[in-house]
Amino acid sequence: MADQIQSIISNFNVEGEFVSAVPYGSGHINNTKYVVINQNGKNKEYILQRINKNVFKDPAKLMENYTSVTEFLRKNIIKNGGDPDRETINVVKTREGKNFYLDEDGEYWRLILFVTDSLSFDKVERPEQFYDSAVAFGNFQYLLKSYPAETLTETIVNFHNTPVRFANLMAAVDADKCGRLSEVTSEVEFCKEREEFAATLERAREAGELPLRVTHNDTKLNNILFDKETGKPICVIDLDTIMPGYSVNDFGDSIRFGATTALEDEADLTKVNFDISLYELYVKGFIEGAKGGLTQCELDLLPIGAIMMTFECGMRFLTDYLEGDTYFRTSRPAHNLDRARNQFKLVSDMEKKLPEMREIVNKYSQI
Ligand code: ADP
Ligand code: GN1
Ligand code: MG
Repeated sequence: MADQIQSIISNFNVEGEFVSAVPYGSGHINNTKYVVINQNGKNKEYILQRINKNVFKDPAKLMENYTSVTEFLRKNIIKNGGDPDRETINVVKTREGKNFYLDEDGEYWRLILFVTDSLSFDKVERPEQFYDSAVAFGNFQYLLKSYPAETLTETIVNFHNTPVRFANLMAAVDADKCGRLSEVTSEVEFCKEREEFAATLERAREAGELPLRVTHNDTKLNNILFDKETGKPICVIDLDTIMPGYSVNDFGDSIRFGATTALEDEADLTKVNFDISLYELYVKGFIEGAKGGLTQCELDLLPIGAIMMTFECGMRFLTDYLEGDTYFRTSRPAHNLDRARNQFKLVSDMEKKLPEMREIVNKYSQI
């Protein structure tokens, strides 16, 4: 592997001697490596990623979004007196001046600066950390408020269109390509009962009530880097899915992943519960971070966004299970099924607590 990585790196505009490359992080999509290069006696860290072509159909266009958004953020960070090498992703160009390298096998690679002394978390370790992540994601959206949305390519069409995700699940059910349907009939029933709910946000959008914004679309906790020393968020990462979307989905995806008592793939459902106190902290932080930028309709729909993202993600895991685990990275046979069941357990919990979830939003909207 090291030889292959070394040869890929040699196409990027970096000087120095290759030291090492190891798999890194727990993302489900890209192939991520932590790379060290010795430059004049000093080790410099990078992240090398092979962009997942199965997921992202046009990596070159994706990299245009990615570079342009990060350059926009960089300017804003400098204007606000921040550290642009740590507070946003920095893309290293190839020797030909491109923002990705295309190898002989048709694979797309990008090299970015490793954010020094940083860590990401798959689970909330301290409640305050979740609050801080909410401020960071809310603020991220705020920073992109003036970004020209029409210049962005939709890197995954209908990414958070929940009715389309429902239709995809039904197609997978009909095809039952791997003969797994009989194992998941109650989960499929669970989804069918919520078919109408799935269209809630699309209906609000069509009625002109819910605005389209530039959103991150993959706001799980491990897509924020925290400072090893201070424990504070430094940088929002995983910018592959930045495109027009709903703020309530950015809110909701964070709740789905973080306001729970277990990891996303915990198979023992007795351990999986919606944590309303973490939800409350996130509501507070997200509203603060958005600095008054959310409309009344968006505020009203925040709890629905949380249920929607959890439901949608569960359907996506279930669809992938039925289709033979071709989308999300898995490390055990029923991994996607465990993930789907986990998400549906959270959906049921949130549905029961919806009145409380709404009260909490009201409490922080009035301040
Ligand atoms: P995926 O789409 O597969 O989730 P990510 O871009 O989120 O890929 O990267 C996977 C993991 O790699 C992240 O969760 C984080 O831990 C780590 N990571 C990614 N980019 C950086 C970076 N620039 N500096 C430090 N760590 C990073
Ligand atoms: C994927 O790339 P990563 O691991 O941060 C997925 C998200 C899902 C998430 C579930 C491009 O996120 O949409 O919510 O897994 N990203 C893509 O953990 O599909
Ligand atoms: Mg990620």
